[in-house]
Amino acid sequence: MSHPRILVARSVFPEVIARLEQHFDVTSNQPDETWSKAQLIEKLQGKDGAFTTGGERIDAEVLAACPTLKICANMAVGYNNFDIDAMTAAGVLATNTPDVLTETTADFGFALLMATARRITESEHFLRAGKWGKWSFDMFAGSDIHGSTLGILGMGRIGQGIARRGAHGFGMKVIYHNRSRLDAAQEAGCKASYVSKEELLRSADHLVLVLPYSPASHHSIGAAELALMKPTATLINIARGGIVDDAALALALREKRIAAAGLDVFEGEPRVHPDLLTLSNVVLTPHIASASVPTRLAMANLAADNLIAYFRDKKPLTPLNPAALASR
Ligand code: 8YV
Repeated sequence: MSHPRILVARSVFPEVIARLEQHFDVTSNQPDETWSKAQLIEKLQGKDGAFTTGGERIDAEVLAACPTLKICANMAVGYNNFDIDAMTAAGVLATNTPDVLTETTADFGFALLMATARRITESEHFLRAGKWGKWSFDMFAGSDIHGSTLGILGMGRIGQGIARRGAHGFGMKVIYHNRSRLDAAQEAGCKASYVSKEELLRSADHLVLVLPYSPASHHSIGAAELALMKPTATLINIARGGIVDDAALALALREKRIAAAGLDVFEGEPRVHPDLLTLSNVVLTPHIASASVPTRLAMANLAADNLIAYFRDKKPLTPLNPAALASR
């Protein structure tokens, strides 16, 4: 019997390609070419499954043009690149990679918070530029992390990981806002108190964004929300580009209406709003929050496991739209 045909849309660990090759007829993209939508559709012709990353958009147009496709396994926990309703209607299963990246991403959220509040990259640039002539009392004086109020918008697995680090590691007071309130045991586990979005914005010394992107969360932080924040506050975005209005944020940072921001995700990335690039009170990283070697390997293996399990017995590990299974 011939193997199912799989497209791996981006370059991944060679050992994961080798695993997939034990089960599938694999077309890979190890040179990591950037494909247009038309090229993606062409590559998907005759394929039964796809290994995707957050960069490949799977929508009604792609699905209509690729009728043999049965599953798309995303190597990401976020799946705003998938039109889930269209995939379900087409009977195409979607899977993602939750859990395996939670702690690594929470670690990074905290690293970005610390780098931003304590002005680490800004001071390194100063040193490397040969500008360090003498000590001064206020040189790169930032804001404290210990004992401050940590605000979290979006309290899923990663948000709770950041809350635990803040509460237990740094003695922070943790407040959060989320679509739904955590149960009492979860709140106790990360010593977090539920507040309204307005109170979160007004009270946080450091506000971390960890909510999923959808049209409903587009520009959750814009000019009006930034205006409620403390002038001494820092804002950290490790969620998705589009959650923050980057132009409004650049203006608020320029006018020192908030103190600083740490951004790992951007509207229209890999492009970055040009105004952000000119500011010193912002730390910018290229969407690397889950990028530890063990975690990226675990993500790739979970995406591969989903493909293997689907074609073995229709029992994927982390399905997003199990209803799609019923129609195949
Ligand atoms: C991925 C992410 O690296 O998992 C997510 O949602 O944002 C990152 O971990 C990125 O989406 C590429 O797949």
